[in-house]
Amino acid sequence: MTASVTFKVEGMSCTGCSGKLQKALEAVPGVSAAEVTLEPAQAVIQYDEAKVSPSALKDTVEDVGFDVVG
Ligand SMILES: [Cu+2]
Repeated sequence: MTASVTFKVEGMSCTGCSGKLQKALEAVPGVSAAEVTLEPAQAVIQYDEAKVSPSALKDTVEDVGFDVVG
């Protein structure tokens, strides 16, 4: 089943940051779409629940160098 999660992301300062994070999320197996924006600072991710978990997606955000808040 496809699920959707929205993370509030801390630490992005420009479109380079958001673009880098979006590419990293899109590269995760099981992610079908990711949209990362600066205003608001968030990542909206559609993913296959059978292939990837929200906590793994959160780890991806942190691996790229940002923080998930809330
Ligand atoms: Cu930046």
